[in-house]
Amino acid sequence: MSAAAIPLPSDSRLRLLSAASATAADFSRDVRAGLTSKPKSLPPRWFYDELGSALFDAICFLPEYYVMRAEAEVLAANVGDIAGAFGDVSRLIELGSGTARKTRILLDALTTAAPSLEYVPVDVDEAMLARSGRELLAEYDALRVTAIAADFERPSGALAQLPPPRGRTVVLFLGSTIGNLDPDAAIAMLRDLRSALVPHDALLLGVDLRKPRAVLEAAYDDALGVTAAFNRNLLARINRELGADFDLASFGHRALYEETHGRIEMHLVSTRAQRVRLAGLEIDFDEGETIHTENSYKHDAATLAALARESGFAIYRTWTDAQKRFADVFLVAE
Ligand code: AVJ
Repeated sequence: MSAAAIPLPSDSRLRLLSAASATAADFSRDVRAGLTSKPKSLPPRWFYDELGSALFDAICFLPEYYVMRAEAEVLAANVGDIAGAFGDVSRLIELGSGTARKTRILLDALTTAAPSLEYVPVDVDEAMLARSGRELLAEYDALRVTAIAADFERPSGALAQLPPPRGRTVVLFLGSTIGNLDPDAAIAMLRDLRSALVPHDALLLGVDLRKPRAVLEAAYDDALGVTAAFNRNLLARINRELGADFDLASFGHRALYEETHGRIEMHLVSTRAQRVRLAGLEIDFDEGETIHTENSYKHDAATLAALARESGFAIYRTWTDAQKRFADVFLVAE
C-alpha cells in the first residue's frame, strides 16, 4: 500500500512517511547470494511476508515461546517505573513496531501525563503501519502518529525525515528483535541510532536472556510445528515470489543452541540430495546440508554492558520478569 492510497483529512493526526525500503530486487539478490554461498544461508528479515507475519503472531501464543509473554510481564509490572525513567518524553519512536500490541502498555501510562505525545512507529510493513496507526488514533484521542516505512537496521536514515523534536526522544526497540543481529551488526545499528539522538535521549531495549538449552530449543522447535512452518515459509515465499521449485516436504526444521555464541540457530535441513531451480540457477543440496536461516542472540550482564559501551549509551536501569527470562534495559545516550 502506498501513502497516497490512504485517505486522510489534511489536519489528521496521522502521517505516513516512506524511507527506502526493501524491494523484490533486494529479495532476489539476497536469496541468490545466500544460496550460492557455502555454508548456505538466508537473512531472517525475509521471513515476514503476510503469511510469515501471521505465523510469527501465532508463535507468540505457543506455550514454549515465552519471549513475548515474558516481555509483556516486564512492561506491565514496571510501567510506572518505566514511565518515570522516560521522564518528559515528547517523541516516542518504536523500531520494528509490528502490531504495537505491547506498546499500548506504555502508551496508556505516557499519554496520561502527555496526551499529545508524538508516536513514531518504524516498520517495513506499510499496510501494518497504516492499520495500527489508525487503531491507535481511535484509542488515544490526542496522540499524534508519524509512521515511517523503513528497515530498522539503519534508523538514522528514517529518523532524518522528522523535524527536530521539542524535547526528549525515547526509542523503543522491543521483543528481542536486536537478537537477529550478530554482535558487530548490533553495535553498528545502535551506533547509527545514537548518531540520530542527542545526549539524554534514551533507548528501551528488549533482550532475551541466556537460559538452559532445553528451554531455548523448545521455544524454537515447538510441538505443534508452528516454528517449523514459519521457517519453511521462507522456501514457500521463494517459490511464490521468485519462481523457484523447492520441495518443502524434503526440508526439515532444526533449532539448536550454540552456547559459545549464546545464540539459537535455525536451519532448514535437506533430507535428501536434491537440485533446486531458481530463475536460471541450479542449486544442489547434499543430504543433511542446511540453510542457516536465523540467529537469535541471548544476552547476559556482560554482553549487555559491552553493547552499551561500544555504542555510546549508558545502562541506567534493567527490569526483568519474575523468572529472569527477559530483560528490558533503559539506556541513556551519553
Ligand atoms: C522476532 C527475532 C524476536 O528471535 O525470537 C521466533 C523470531 N524465530 N521464533 C526471535 C523467531 C523463531 C524472533 N524475533
